[in-house]
Amino acid sequence: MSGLLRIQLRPQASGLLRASESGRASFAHVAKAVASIGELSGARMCNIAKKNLGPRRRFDYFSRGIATKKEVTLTSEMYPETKRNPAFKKITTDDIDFFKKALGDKQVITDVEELEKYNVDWMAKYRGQSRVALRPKTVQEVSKVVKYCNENMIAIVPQGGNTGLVGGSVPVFDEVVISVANMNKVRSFDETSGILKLDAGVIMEDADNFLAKKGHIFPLDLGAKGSCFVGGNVATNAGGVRLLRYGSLHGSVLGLEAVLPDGTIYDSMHSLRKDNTGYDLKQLFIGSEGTLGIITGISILCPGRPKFSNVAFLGLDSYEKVQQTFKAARSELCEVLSAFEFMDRRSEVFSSRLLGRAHPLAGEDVDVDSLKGNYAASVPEYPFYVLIEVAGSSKEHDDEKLESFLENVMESGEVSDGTVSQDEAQMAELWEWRESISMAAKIDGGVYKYDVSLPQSKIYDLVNTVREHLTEKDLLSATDKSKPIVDVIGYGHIGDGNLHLNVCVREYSKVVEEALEPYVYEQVQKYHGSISAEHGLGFQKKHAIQYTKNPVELHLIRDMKKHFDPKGIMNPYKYV
Ligand code: FAD
Ligand code: 2HG
Ligand code: ZN
Repeated sequence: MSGLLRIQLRPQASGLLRASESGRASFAHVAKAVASIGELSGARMCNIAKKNLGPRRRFDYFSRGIATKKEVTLTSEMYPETKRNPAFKKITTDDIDFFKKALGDKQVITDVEELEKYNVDWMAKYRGQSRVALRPKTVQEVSKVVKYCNENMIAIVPQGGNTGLVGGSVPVFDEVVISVANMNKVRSFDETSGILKLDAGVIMEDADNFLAKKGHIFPLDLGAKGSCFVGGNVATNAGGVRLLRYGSLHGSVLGLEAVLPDGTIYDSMHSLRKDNTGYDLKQLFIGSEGTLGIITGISILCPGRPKFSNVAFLGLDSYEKVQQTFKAARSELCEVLSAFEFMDRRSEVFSSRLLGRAHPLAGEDVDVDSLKGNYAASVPEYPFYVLIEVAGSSKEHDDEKLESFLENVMESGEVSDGTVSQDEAQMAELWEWRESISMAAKIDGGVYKYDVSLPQSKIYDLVNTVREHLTEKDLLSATDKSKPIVDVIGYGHIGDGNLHLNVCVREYSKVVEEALEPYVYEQVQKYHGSISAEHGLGFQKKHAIQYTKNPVELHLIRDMKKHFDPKGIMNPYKYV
């Protein structure tokens, strides 16, 4: 990665910056050296972030040739213990005629090929058998078809961008898919309050681009931003990489519009930050994963957009140092800290295989040609990496803070190596080394994803424990293709206490699944963690909710579901 500013502590082979004879130096020394190199190459040390938050590439799982939808086993075959509820009606031509009359022919998808994208999830792990997908354009149209389904006992799966990671967004059997893709307009934006009202089918990145022009930012950001919908974000209560800064959607969503399972339109599109009149009903829909109704509109508070941002990518020697660096970042970077992400080396190896280029911290002595495509060899031996983003309104102030922070963490030995972006393109590239992990983890055939909340000090213990457990069972080998598991990797939003544990496999199999479950959930329960920090329960974790929720909580959840959806038509076979 040419042109990146390199900050390095350890004396290394030629071409890299050396801090001092002893291998320790203040960041100021390094900065001076970097600045002189920067001048030579036409860059300036502080001229890091010219523009704000760079664009991300869209990841399309299937277009990368990693999987084909056809290969995906039917969920009903993979999980034969889940039976179709015979009370649900099978779709007839009369039903199709009704839908066509209500929505117009083109918005009723029955073509088998076309239906594939509604039936198969992003991970290529779950596959339903829906015979019809509906694409209403207005809340009234949604209401009309939902009312009909309720009266006729037809099961429904609400669908957004279909980027969910727990099998919640696709049918299990022949449920009707109702996609909000055609409801994709911004309704209004108040430049004074920052309140945005929009349809549920707006792609998150489009919402953010709209806000960028107004000097505001969408208070949520994640790797799937180019494909996921804001309705899906609310339905999953997505967390993402800036929750640390902007908090959860439970705080920023001010109002909602949704169609309830009987077709009633629930209109609560408020612009109020404060409203203490009775129960805060909208909160029930945030994280409801399509089980209570179809979200059609959102009112959300969007903060002012930082004018400058910058990214540092660091190599560290231990998980303890990751925690210490986070503590230091929180106290020193304080109000400009906008993301703090961690990943283990194994995660970076997977990314290097997907991205097909040398790692940003690869020594300059690494001859890319000699790698012969083996980019994993370019990932330095640091067991952990951290990506830190700062964003604020005064470039000098923010750069100064970042420099002083880097100086301190290098001086104290918490950080061993690092690089800082110099422009928007580099910032986006550094982010890719974090955000591509999710997809890269499946490069060998499949991945079992666990998304857990744990006390911060225990986070990496889980990765080690699970790796040991699978090794003991003789299921894991990076090289022996007769073993089902390739590797166990850990990364995530350390600032939120959220680990993404990915078990990368050669193919999905019951042997691996049984080795993992309930083992992983039991480990999480031991530390009073949550078995889902952000992706939800969906189909994957529908049997495991009791590892986090107690019987009283479970009882209330089930009561609530019965109240909203007595016939159980809304996203059945999922977590409730
Ligand atoms: P879908 O996948 O279509 O649906 C998800 C669930 O919500 C389903 O149960 C569905 O029935 C329901 N649903 C969708 N739309 C509606 C609606 N309008 N009304 C009612 N129910 C609805 N998640 C995070 O929290 N943080 C991350 O950092 C993160 N990163 C990701 C990175 C990648 C590369 C990918 C592929 C996914 C990531 N996710 C992350 C997971 C995912 O939850 C988010 O991508 C997103 O919130 C899902 O939105 P969607 O529109 O794709 O919803
Ligand atoms: C992320 O933070 C997402 O990258 C996806 O939440 C995590 O794929 C995963 O396990
Ligand atoms: Zn995440």
